[in-house]
Amino acid sequence: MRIVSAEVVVTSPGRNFVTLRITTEDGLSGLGDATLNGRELAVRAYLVEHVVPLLVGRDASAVEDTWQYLYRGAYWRRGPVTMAAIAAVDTALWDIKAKAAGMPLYQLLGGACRVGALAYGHASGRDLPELFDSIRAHLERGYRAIRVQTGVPGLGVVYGVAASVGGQRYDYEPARRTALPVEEEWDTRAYLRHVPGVFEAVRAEFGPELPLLHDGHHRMTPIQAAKLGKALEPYDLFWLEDATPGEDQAALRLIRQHTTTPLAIGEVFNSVHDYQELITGRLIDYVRSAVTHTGGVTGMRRLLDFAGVYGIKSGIHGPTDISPVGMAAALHLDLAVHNFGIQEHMEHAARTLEVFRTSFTFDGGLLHPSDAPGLGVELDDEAAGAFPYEAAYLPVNRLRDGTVHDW
Ligand code: KDG
Ligand code: MG
Repeated sequence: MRIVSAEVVVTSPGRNFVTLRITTEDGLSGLGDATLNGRELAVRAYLVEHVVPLLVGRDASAVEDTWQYLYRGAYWRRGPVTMAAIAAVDTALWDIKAKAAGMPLYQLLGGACRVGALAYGHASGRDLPELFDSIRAHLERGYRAIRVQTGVPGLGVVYGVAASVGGQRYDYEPARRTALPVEEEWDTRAYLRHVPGVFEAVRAEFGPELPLLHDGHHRMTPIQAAKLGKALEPYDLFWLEDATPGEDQAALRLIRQHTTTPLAIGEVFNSVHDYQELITGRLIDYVRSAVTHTGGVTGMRRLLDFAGVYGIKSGIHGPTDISPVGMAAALHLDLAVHNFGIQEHMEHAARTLEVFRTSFTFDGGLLHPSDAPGLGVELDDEAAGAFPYEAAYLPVNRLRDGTVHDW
């Protein structure tokens, strides 16, 4: 099964996506997601200039060997651009292998451990009435677990709060199509004063059963995060995500010593090594990496198996900047690994789904990748061509005195 071509498609049906398509001599083709929000063209260049020339002529069935060839063979290791490029190749090769076998990918990964993947949806509101409407709308759509993000009094735009809520489809996309990144203002003390009251109100309105999640989005110091984790204990969160910037792995030990609120981290990580201290020290409860940014199905499986040894579960990253191809790859892993925790789910825009023809389903709060051979996603080139790339940046955060802060 020799590879005869590999092409990179950049398209922007509502937001930018980078997709790799690999085709074999017997006419099979596979897709991989290489989208890196706000830095899309860097991954495109890495693939086009340095990876595609290495692929043509290689054996498409040698998935692990190709992974090692691109990882070890480049000498320069890790980093989001490299690992997104490797992820795209790896995912496309798994797609081809599963198509060749005539099986959905999860069967090649060992078969299903569950009937579907519990998904959490993103509810948000600038204030409590908007938030409650958004939670109700998600419950009506079938979600059985809800992420809760709100505005903070005195602050303008806050991470995770949709521009329009209240029965409307949630369509929060932080990257804006502006020449320079939009700047947002941040005040951690105001946030810390506000958030426990939000969860108290949500529990009072929606009861004790509903799993609730919250994303701190890397903005607290370890001691601030410890304080928030403690303050949220009465509201029984499913997890507190990205309490601190994750590259300081030891910081999680301090948080852990102070609170029993479960901790999730890792959406900006790109390798199992980024988690070494976190996992072996049992400092977290969920790993948040994306298949798209962690070396694909092979990289993610390695990470989840390592985490599973320490009783740590999955919470694979799944916002709209993970393309339907990356999302499908996540769903096959969700079904196949024993230590599944939960799957993030933000519905893609209708335009995105015109370009990416998906087969995965959402029913009764559970996602299923479908039984189509391979990943179960196809790319419509004509539709993709109608949406050319548009430069977009994630926002930059500043404190009230102008200091740049983690966004
Ligand atoms: O591109 C940035 C987004 O992927 C990120 O802000 C989303 O934090 C996020 C989440 O938990 O989905
Ligand atoms: Mg997050």
